[in-house]
Amino acid sequence: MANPLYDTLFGCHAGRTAPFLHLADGGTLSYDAFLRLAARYAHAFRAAGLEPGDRLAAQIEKSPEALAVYAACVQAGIVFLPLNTGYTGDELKYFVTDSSAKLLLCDGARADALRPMAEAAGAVLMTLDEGGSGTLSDAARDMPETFDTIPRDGDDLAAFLYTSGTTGRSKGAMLTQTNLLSNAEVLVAYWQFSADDVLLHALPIFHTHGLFVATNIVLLAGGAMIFLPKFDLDQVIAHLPRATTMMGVPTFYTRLLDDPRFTRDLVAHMRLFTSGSAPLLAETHVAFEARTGHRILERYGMTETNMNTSNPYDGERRAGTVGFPLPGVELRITDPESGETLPQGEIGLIEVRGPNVFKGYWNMPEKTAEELRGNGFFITGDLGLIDDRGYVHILGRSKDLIISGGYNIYPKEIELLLDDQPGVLESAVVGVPHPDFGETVVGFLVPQTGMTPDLDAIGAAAARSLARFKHPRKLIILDALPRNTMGKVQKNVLRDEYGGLFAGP
Ligand code: MLC
Ligand code: AMP
Repeated sequence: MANPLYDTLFGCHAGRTAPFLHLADGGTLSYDAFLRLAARYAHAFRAAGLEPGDRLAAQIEKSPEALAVYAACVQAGIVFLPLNTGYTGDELKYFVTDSSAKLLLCDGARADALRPMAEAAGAVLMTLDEGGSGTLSDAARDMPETFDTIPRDGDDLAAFLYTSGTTGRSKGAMLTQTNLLSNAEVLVAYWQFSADDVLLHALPIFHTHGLFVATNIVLLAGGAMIFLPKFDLDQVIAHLPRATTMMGVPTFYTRLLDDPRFTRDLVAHMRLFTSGSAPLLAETHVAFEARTGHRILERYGMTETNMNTSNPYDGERRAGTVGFPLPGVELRITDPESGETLPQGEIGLIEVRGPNVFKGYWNMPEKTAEELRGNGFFITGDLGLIDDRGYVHILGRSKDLIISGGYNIYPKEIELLLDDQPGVLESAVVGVPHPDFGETVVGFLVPQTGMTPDLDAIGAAAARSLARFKHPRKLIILDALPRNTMGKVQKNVLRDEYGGLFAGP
């Protein structure tokens, strides 16, 4: 096949007038119209000087046009690099420079602020607004509606997704065509997706979950999506009656359960709810079944690997577990010290191997070698066990990571910023339980002798540099950080002591 990912997900739908996207305003976009738009974008990117293999960084609001940018990149052999819309200019600068992106696509409202950075990085700047207008649309307006798909191998890169790191420096995970396609194929079969499915899509499309899991599956199955700009409770409840399936992070489900309009009748016709990206509390699983009669299907994945495990479609979906390794994915539990495989039932590091596992971190051979073994097993940094029935349980993380509403936050990045603030000697950042986001960020500061750090000014400094979801929801001054005899900060002590900060009434 000339371009396996394009041909299998997109090209096969050419000329199809069936709906691909149902929009919040009642409009519909057919597969054919979507592909014609993507082809025009592909021409515009080529005209802007992009060659196959070049990176295109996109910080754009969720819209049908934004999804067409992904399709255009795949068709033109360009590596798609989607970025969280919440990232600040400081954060974007790192991604654009580190990836040597040839083009930065952003919202028109941010263009003036970002242009100097893009120019300095040697990237062309184009704009795409939420409504679909901008310099990209202008450039694409008179372009042909078909594009000669650029041939690619399964091993060629399709996307770069940045994931934060324990050192505070984000890593660009390189995902190949085969990584994405193999996972979509497995999931369509495992979750029994078909052309009759209508997926309620309220996730962001700059992460694996909303972009690859949700979108690629629907494309491969030839179904349709109700494509909402974001998770808005009223809209989700209004659109659920037309959907057959929904994918979400746990926050989606706890928010729905908090709303009396979310009833058994509202979702009686649904065939599947899936959850992932963060732990689904067993109590949410149980409450969801009691309310709706549906058992949420929990699965486990990550940016570097796409999806690794899933509870079964037909068999028992066990609360508090992430199910079985997916077909083609090998999963083992290893001793964190020796790397030896542990016997069934013992807790250790979760490692995975399969066609879904990424190619490595962009320009970071040492980091890649630390996490991706020579034999192909990827060390996920999650701790877990396999129970006597083969279900995988995730029991913690060896990586210092906070997951807030499905977004990953590495404490180190925030600590580096806090340590730099006037009057601060040192800091520690931990995640504590939060009723809506699962976990949220708390920062602890130790003042320099005789100084009183200005917490408002520190909050403002965080706001300037970091995306909103990373901001500490609380800053607390301590005389000293708890340390063990080796001098290592005991974050577990802070988590235990301050774990009730956001507890409900
Ligand atoms: C938004 N805010 C968040 C936040 N999302 N803060 C912390 N954590 C988050 N996840 C900010 C907002 O900017 C706002 O700031 C305030 O918090 C409250 O906003 P909100 O209106 O309640 O937030 P909302 O826009 O509704 O977003 C919450 C959310 C969203 C949970 C719906 O974050 C979301 O869609 N999350 C999904 C993330 C995801 O797709 N992850 C997949 C990663 S892939 P202010 O200033 O108003 O207070 C992956 C692999 C895998 O992990 O296995 O899937
Ligand atoms: P990301 O790097 O954003 O792709 O996040 C991946 C991480 O999310 C994994 O390493 C896990 O720690 C976490 N994760 C994903 N799915 C689940 C799940 N179902 N239960 C618990 N943690 C999960």
